Amino acid sequence: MIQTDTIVAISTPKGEGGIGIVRLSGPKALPISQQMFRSQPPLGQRVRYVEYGQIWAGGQSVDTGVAWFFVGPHSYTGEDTVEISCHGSMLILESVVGEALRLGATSAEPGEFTRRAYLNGRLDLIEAEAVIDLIQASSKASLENAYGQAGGRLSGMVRALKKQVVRALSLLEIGLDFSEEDIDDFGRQAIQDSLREVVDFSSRLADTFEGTKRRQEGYLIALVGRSNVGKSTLLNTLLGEDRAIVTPIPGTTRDLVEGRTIWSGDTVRLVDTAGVRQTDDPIEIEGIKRAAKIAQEADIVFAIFDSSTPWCDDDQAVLDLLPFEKSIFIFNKIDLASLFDRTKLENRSSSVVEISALTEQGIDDLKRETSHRMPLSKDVDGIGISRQRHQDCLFRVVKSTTAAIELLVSGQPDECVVFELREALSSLGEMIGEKTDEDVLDSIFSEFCIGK
Ligand SMILES: Nc1nc2c(ncn2[C@@H]2O[C@H](COP(=O)(O)OP(=O)(O)O)[C@@H](O)[C@H]2O)c(=O)[nH]1
Ligand SMILES: [Mg+2]
Repeated sequence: MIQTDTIVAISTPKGEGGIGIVRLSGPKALPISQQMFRSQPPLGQRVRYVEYGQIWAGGQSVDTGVAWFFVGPHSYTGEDTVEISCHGSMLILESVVGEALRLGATSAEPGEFTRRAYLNGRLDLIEAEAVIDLIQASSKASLENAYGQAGGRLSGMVRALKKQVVRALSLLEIGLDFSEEDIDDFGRQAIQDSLREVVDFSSRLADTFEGTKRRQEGYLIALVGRSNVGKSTLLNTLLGEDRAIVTPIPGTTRDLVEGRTIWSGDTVRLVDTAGVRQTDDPIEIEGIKRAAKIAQEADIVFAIFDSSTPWCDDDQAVLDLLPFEKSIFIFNKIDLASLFDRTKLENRSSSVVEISALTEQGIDDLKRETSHRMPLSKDVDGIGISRQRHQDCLFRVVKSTTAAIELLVSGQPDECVVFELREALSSLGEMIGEKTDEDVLDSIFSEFCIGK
């Protein structure tokens, strides 16, 4: 499946002002670049050497820069590749790309460099997908996970599972081919045990998906309470910016207002909500409905009460919609005299924090308590799967392998067991991309940006 065209793209789209890199890959990468980049010795005489020279476009020298050449298959894409590094002005970068196009290159599609790397066997599909995760990681933990996957750790696990299934399959198939060498009970038991390990490992890996996804998207924290307790003030304080409108008028916040921030390496999404209260205003009623819904979806709920006012019916209404197990009770406005009857909340939540969103007293305690309460993400030896596609494949592995075990246990013909195990094998193969449809690849690589 060798590509005959040479692609070009700016590889650092945010390079404006800094360094910009134009990347060419394909059979004509070197001859095209040699016409655009003039150095002594000329580009290509030395492989993996950085040459300094002039960059030519449209019949004139547009910049000086450096360029290097990788000879295929020892390059990222597996093809001949040239990278030209120049000043990061969009004008320069675009004129360099324009010149390459004029000389016969074609514009790279999003993710096409990585796609070619995959097609040329430089990366398997899991490793290629991890490149997207690396680029998009929103927390330290996601970055480490993506790095582990890009380095082949998840692929290694999948290959080990494949090996285990292949071993069971070959034992059964020998039995089928030479019926006089039928496997004894001891052998059957060993096959079952090994397949049980496959089921156990695959389902543990599949279970990591929710946690990894949450870590990537950020933990969702909903700020819920009756009106005027200081939800919007707290949101602004936590974000360090004036995101939500704050006024002493009840009913100011009517829709959800979201902001993102990073707390000790984790991305959190804070969502401010409409104050819960008795009202006839249809917009506010809808806002309160949304508040109740987001409280259910959130990983953590900040249930906010005003310690400077007495307990009221609206506070009770808030209590009625709270998922207690994931709520942190917050007494706000402790800079004012306390009038709130705390006994109303006794034994409702294990977490209670006192703060003043206005003076920022207690905010560090709140952040600390929140970190303790973040749901733990499961992982298997430090790896969590980050894609629905992987989870789907693993679920199919669990299903087929479980079916195989049941057939073995109930003494069904080995042909049926073999059929299920081949299914499991093909799902594992699909996961690392041994054989994948063109449209699946299209959808995976379209997530990339151009130049990667
Ligand atoms: N004294 C004091 N006032 C606060 C505090 N937090 C909020 N407020 C005030 O309470 C009023 C309502 O605040 P807001 O954030 O709009 O409440 P929301 O309706 O729950 O979003 C505003 O006048 C705020 O300035 C606090 O910690 N101390
Ligand atoms: Mg508000």
